[in-house]
Amino acid sequence: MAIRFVTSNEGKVREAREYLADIEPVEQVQYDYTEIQSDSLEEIATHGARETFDALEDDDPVIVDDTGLFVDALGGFPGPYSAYVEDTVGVDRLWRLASEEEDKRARFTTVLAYADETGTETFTGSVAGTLVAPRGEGGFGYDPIFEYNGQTLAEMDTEEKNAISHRGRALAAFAEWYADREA
Ligand code: ITT
Repeated sequence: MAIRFVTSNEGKVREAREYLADIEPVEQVQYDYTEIQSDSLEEIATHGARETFDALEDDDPVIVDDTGLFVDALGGFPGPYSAYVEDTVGVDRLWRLASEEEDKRARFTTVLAYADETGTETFTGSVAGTLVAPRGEGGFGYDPIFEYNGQTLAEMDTEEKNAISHRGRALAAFAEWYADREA
């Protein structure tokens, strides 16, 4: 049995493997599920996980991770559109936009949706921090501009990031549920 992580993002897979190492192997699967237009990460992830599980016709469960960066002073932008904003304007320009605001608070939220033949479950994790000028070489995406406790997420290794991050917290909730279920 393996958990199939449906994503094109290797950073997400690295973090999930580190976290789930003692529980189940994590296999990266690329499947172009429909990313529905929605303000809800939960709806997007649930729909993606269900569609992929049904389409692949395999017994192994799947997980989909939908993540957003929500900047307080920008009304939660880019939120569910974070991937589009990274691909179009990029991380440095989002920082420049936020740097003009006095309030630099932001939050990352991850919704992990799990699907198997019995149904779908979701697990959410969030972390609150502050936006800063880019620092650090690790992580991926918006990590260099997101500071938590004096360090950007890009200045942490995978284990340190997982211990405090949105994805780490969602993975923790998932791991607990999964272990109970297997027992
Ligand atoms: P998949 O949909 O294939 O999983 P993606 O990178 O497009 O990959 P998302 O839509 O969930 O996934 O990503 C939203 C954006 O947020 C995207 O630009 C990511 O690079 C970024 N992101 C996601 N998780 C992050 C993290 O832990 N740290 C920093 N940026 C992150």
